[in-house]
Amino acid sequence: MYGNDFSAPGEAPGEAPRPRPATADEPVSFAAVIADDGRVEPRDEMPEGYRRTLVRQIAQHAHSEIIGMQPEGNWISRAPSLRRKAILMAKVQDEAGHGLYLYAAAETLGADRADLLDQLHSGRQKYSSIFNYPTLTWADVGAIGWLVDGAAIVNQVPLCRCSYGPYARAMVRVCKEESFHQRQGFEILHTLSHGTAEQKAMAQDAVDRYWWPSLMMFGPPDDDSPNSAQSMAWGIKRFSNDDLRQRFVDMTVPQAEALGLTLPDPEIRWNEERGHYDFGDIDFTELFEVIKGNGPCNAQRLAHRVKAHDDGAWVREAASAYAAKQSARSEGAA
Ligand code: BYC
Repeated sequence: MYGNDFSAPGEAPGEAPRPRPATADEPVSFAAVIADDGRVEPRDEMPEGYRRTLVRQIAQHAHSEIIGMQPEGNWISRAPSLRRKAILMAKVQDEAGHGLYLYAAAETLGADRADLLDQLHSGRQKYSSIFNYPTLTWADVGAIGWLVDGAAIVNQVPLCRCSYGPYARAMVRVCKEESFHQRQGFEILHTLSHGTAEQKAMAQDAVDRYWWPSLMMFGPPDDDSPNSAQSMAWGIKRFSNDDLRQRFVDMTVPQAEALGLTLPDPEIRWNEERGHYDFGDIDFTELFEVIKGNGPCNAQRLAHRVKAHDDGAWVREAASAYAAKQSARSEGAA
């Protein structure tokens, strides 16, 4: 529907990436697996830098999923109908599930989940910039589903082919769920944009505010992305930040036309020669400010997250006590 093809460029089945030669600091078997486009599994030997890069990216990704529950969670009690409320609750719950798969994937690399959460809570690990923007109206829930989940899918479909097996496998299910999320956002905006003049204006306002931050989700431009080259050589990232951003613009422009909404960039136009849409310059100083903690909602998001964690301490304690009792019982029986 409306060009909703989430396969990323070069995603044709069977296409193998270019072989990469072994280097002195990579164990031969690891280099061979990577060169062969195979999967690295938890017990395989891997360079420390590869492990560290994966823990960094997977942890940030997990943190984004659980912090990402907040902007939309803000509208669960105010959704305009019972149907909308049920759908939104299911979506927000899916994001918690994505966080769980991802923390579990990080644990296969030897990371400790409590330590990762501690790093999030103390600001030592990042989460996606996009969740530091407020959700001011119901239409923002539509814009997040359409644009934010749409951007997430474009970024994450290639991660289904990530060289690290547990991360790649987690992404398959996540992407299926994100597809549903993107459709529900599109449908909310479609309903609003075909409703009253006020509803249409609300939808347009949400798109105006979320468009540029959605483009920033893909990260800094390629020539200012310190991690990309190594992550691509290791088969963690399959495409560069700019390539994925372009792919997102190409997918989204026809969808905006179908919605009857305008993207807030007068420079968007089809470039016949490139076979892509041109678009205006992104203000990356805004991205770097938000990443540094100076976005509109950074403090609020982290404070809410820390409070939820503290309030849930009794659940974790009860679960640990129950698990200890069960294992003592089964040891006793044995
Ligand atoms: N926000 O060298 P670069 C979702 C950081 S959740 C914050 O290009 P890399 C959803 C970057 O970490 C979607 N920080 O880095 C959930 C790095 O800092 P460090 C989340 C950013 O890793 C709920 C530095 O800038 N998706 O969809 O090669 C509801 C330099 O960047 C951002 C993922 O996490 C940013 N936007 O590439 C609805 C996908 N961009 O770590 C929806 C997995 C960059 O060196 N992650 N930084 O201190 C990735 O694909 C990659 O990590 C990125 C960045 C493309 C994000």
